[in-house]
Amino acid sequence: MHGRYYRSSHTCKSLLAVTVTCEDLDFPPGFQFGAASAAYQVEGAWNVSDKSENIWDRLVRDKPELIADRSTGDVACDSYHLWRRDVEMTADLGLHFYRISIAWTRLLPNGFANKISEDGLNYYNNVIDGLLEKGIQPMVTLYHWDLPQSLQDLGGWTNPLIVNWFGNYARIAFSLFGDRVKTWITINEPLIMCDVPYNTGSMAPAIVNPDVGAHLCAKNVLMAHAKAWRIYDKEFRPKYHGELSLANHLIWYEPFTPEDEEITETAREYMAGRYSHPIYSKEGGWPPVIEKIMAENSKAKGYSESNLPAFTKEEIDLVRGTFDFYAVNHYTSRHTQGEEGEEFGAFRSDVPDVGAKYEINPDWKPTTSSWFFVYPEGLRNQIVWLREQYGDMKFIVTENGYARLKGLDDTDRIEYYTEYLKQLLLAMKVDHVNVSGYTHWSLMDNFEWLDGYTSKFGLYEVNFTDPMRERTPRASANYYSKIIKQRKLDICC
Ligand code: PNW
Repeated sequence: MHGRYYRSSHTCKSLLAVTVTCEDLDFPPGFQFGAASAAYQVEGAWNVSDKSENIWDRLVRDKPELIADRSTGDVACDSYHLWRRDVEMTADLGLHFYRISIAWTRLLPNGFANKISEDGLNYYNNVIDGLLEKGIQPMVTLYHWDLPQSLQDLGGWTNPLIVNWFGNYARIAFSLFGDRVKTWITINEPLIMCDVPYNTGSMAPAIVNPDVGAHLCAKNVLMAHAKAWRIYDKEFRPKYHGELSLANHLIWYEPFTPEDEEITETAREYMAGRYSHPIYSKEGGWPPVIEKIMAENSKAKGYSESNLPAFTKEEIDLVRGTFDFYAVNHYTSRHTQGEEGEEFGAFRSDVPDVGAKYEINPDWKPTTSSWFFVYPEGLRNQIVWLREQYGDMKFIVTENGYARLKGLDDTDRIEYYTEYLKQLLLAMKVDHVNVSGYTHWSLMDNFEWLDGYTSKFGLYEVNFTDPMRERTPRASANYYSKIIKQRKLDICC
């Protein structure tokens, strides 16, 4: 059975072919380690002060059955009140940076730029200043899926006006925090915020409209990202000298058999290319193969134009080149086969339009998240593929982590990130990819979207039955802090 799986040329030099010495396990000077969280998943305080409702506040009320334990992020880790403890944890770990996100409706309760919340502003100033006082750099995501409900009511990410709405929000965030925040992620994971909600109805705004909705969202997200990057570039970069990118969720695809190379490459273009080619390629715009397939599919379905909204020449130029690094969120992989196949996991399919089937290799260990199987080589292969596609640039792993049940003795998590970090070192040292940082998802257990509180991703365990939400370091937290301190993977050598 396992022999049926074929390793593509993109698997590069196999790990087995490389003798890993202690020196190989060193991280180069300047390599930065961090951990991540996101506003809706940790902050709680969902209706405190003048914060208004966002699409996740709405979803967990309207459709509680979508969440495994019917829980909400109403209180979550209560980081809104307990941020001092969070800062202390980042310092105890010795992190170089902590990735947080801003809740749009906490800062701008109307969604629009006409009102800044004083309490919201104070909260983010406190967190940012608290981190800096301990010597930890804040990395700030502007949008981690918590769209103001008021903007959703106007069409949300399917309305092209969101490009300006997001640009205006970004400008305010840059002007308020840009003096202290030097690394920004504009938008987190277009694949999960456009394809999953509009294909499956399972994540907010849970509107099923795969033919049109998902693709409108995709284009507007890319345009909104570009708008924010250009605003920063023109108005803020000269004085603040920061760096921005968009974070992509990348599922690595390997061909099932040698005959499946072509369909696999098309699937990569659909999943990774759609959200990368417009920004990082020399020519810009959608990947040509996807444009072609989408035009054919739309015609076959009786539409009068392609469901993949075209970019004008001006739009192609606006989006192209709007990056300072490539932000990689990577967890898992699939084998790809050239036939219409089963729908898998939380996705109706990650790639419904290209006619590919996805398989899990039985050797890949499952986790407590239905979509997530462990395959460390996927990280290296994915990053090398991106470099081959778009050329040399700086990469930062902005998310990588492991889902399990509760418990402090999480040696499986240690094994997970050690193996993925080994693959990252191979990408850096053997394939010479410029990777400058690694971010562990997550600093602490939190509201894991559809899994509620059933999947634990934290370096710190959080007691969600304790009103004080006590946080306790796991074995993986201690090990991570040793890696950071010694700047090498095998802390024994
Ligand atoms: C990412 N899927 O989400 C997010 O950026 C985080 O907020 C999240 O907690 C983390 O990964 C772990 O899940 C994903 O269904 C959520 O494939 C769901 C999927 C992928 C990524």
